[in-house]
Amino acid sequence: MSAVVLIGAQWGDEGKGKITDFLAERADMVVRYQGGSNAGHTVVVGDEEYKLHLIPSGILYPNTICVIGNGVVLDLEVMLKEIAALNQRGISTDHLRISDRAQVIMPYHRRLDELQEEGKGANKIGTTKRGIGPAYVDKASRVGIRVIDLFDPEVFQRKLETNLEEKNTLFAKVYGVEGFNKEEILAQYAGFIEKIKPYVADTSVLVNDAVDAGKNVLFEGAQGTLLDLDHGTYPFVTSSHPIAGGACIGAGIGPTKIKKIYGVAKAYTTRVGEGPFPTELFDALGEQIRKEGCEFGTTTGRPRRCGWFDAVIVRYSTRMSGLTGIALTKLDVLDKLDEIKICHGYHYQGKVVQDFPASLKALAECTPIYEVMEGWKADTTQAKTFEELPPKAQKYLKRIEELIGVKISLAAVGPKRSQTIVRE
Ligand code: 2SA
Ligand code: GDP
Ligand code: MG
Repeated sequence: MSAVVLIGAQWGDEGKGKITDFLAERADMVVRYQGGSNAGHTVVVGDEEYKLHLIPSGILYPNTICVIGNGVVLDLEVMLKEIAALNQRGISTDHLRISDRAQVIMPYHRRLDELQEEGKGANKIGTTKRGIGPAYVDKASRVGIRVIDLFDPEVFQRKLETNLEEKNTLFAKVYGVEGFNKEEILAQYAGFIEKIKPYVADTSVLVNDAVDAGKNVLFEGAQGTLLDLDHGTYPFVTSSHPIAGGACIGAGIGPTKIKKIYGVAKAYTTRVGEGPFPTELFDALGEQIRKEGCEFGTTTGRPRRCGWFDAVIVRYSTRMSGLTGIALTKLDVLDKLDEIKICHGYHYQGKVVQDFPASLKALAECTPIYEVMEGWKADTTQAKTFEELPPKAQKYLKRIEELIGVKISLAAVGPKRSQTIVRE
């Protein structure tokens, strides 16, 4: 395996948690490189379901070092709750490491996220309100608080003071709400700091040492390509870089060290939050897919918008991340359908468009060009090999491969580890 990056090739929730967990069996290290507690990665082991937000999806393997890289925005309260919940279920977190350079989400970031969303009214982004955007704003503004700062009381207090001066003015003057008290935050964080101490490390050193020693290192993307700050459907995006390039910045590793890049895509498409979505289904079929696929937000419980597979999007992801293989998930969700559509291009102002447009106005006006395939109308959930899949399901996968130009190396036919077909 060596150094492998795994990214979401659509709008997130493609099943990255499940695929990471599957690959983590052979991984010595799993690294999260962007995002924060907005992520919701579901891993099912036997009858147990784990919903992970911040902790890498390799945590269930006791010998796999799990790293939260510098590119992550870290909500200490959420992370400590997640650690406690895992420990309570008998899962050790001794193999967790947190970057000393990661930015910390503070209570005022969460509050600002809520207020900014409310203030936008109909123009809201549909964020998870976990403080992600405001924390990355502070990072870019160079006023953020990093994990390392927490361990120097003088630096932490000074940075907190400067931030509270600015933020409390904003809360009072712009939003007319109460601000935050420095002493209360310091008291609360004193407890957090003590608890996270054993996990903190210079994780770039750990990651590079592991790669250089020939260990298997898996970089786990959160969200998806179309939520990338630069390459997604801006402004309806998250504030980090889920694409493969983000792994280098967010983990502190050079691009020459990455050997393979997998894109995880669903056999259809979903999106949570606002923004255009060309193949969205507004009818009973969309509802049926949502129900069969249990398409509700892992972090917020929001219903996910559902639509047909869009090859324009996954081709775009292939280009953005230089994908070397696809993991196609949730094939089983389509088992009962009479016919299945694949979008391979858009009609826009009388022309055929093959490349994902930059303008959201244009995207909203794009109508998908579909080809229709016969449904296989059979249970795929027990298939262990590609050959055991119904011939019409095999045809569906092969057609997707043709349209994207990348091999489907893994196919998932259910949420469990065992429901994964390897094609390499
Ligand atoms: P944010 O909170 O600032 O990152 O929101 C900005 C946009 O990014 C989307 N986003 C997501 N989309 C899919 N899944 C995500 N994680 C959770 C899940 C979401 C949930 O696994 O289901 O539980 O609702 C995720 N996180 C952020 C978000 O919808 C905005 O469009
Ligand atoms: P992530 O954010 O990309 O990790 O995806 P989520 O965990 O938010 O959402 C994917 C959901 O689909 C989870 O509930 C998984 O357990 C589930 N899942 C993953 N792969 C499959 C599959 O092949 N079939 C079915 N039916 N469910 C799957
Ligand atoms: Mg998710």
